[in-house]
Amino acid sequence: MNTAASNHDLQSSIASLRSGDVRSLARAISAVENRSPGWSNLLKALFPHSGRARVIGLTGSPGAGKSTLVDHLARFYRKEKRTVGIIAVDPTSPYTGGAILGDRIRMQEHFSDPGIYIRSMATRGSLGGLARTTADVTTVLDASGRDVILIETVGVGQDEVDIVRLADITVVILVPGMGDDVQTIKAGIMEIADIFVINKSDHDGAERVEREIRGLQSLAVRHDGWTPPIVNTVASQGTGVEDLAAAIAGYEAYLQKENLALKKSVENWRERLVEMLRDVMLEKVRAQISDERLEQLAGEVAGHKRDPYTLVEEIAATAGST
Ligand SMILES: Nc1nc2c(ncn2[C@@H]2O[C@H](COP(=O)(O)OP(=O)(O)OP(=O)(O)O)[C@@H](O)[C@H]2O)c(=O)[nH]1
Ligand SMILES: [Mg+2]
Repeated sequence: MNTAASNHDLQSSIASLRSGDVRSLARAISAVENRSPGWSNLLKALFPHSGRARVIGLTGSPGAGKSTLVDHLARFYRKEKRTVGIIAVDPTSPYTGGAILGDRIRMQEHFSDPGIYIRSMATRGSLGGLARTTADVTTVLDASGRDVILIETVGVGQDEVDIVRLADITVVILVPGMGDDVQTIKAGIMEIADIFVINKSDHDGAERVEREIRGLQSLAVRHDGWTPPIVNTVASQGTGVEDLAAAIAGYEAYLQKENLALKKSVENWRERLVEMLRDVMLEKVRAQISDERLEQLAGEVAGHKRDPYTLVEEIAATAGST
């Protein structure tokens, strides 16, 4: 390919993406998500334009009301004339590459507003991993000039913990009436919550959930000194959404005041850099060993003709040198 021409293409697609053109945005996100040719050049060029958006992660168990809350928050920010990008990470959806049906229908009315851009990802097992792809898609949205990026993810596994780690602010959504709900929440999720939402507060047991959270909070002080507030919502009626937005703004202000935003970002990048390095190194090593060769080596180790420790050392020592 002609490098000068492709560079020109890249510059013009970045210019239209940054002017707010939704189709260029969609195309760029697809390129990054699918790791299409040129994806890394695209990200390299976009990165300097990113870093302005407020990234808010919302996580909680299936059916907790995440999409309903995201929907209301998006409306709230639109009223403030802020543009919104939504990433719905849906690890269980059978509709690959698309939103689950309920989300689709509910969010359809936003499609007429170019100030809200919604993207669903069902990319588990895809190249680069869900967390990394979500991070890259966030960078694209950020560089496109979206003021607020809302990431919805089901809080179950490590991937989801990694995803919320890329957020500036993480909202953990709990619901009453799930027995020992709080106790069963993964410690990791507990640690990452900057704000707790008790949604479905119209159901019995909201006070109990609140007491349990307070109980857990009393056991450990966060290293940044922040005590995550608890917000009660009834998302299906839009109740408490303004309180949630206020809590988010409150934490933003705290981050600014304590000069924590940069610190948090450094922490996130430390993790992400290691992950990116791991991916690149692994790719390099794998490129050196064909599947047949790997099969053969596995056979030799299984047959105890070779020890795996020496083998791995030998492979690692030559990786990337050719
Ligand atoms: N009673 C009540 N129902 C709610 C409330 N919030 C949401 N719901 C309902 O709960 C159901 C699930 O809401 P969603 O917003 O799709 O939940 P979600 O967490 O996005 O679900 P998944 O993405 O499938 O994990 C919907 O039928 C909502 O209408 C609430 O505060 N009270
Ligand atoms: Mg949802």
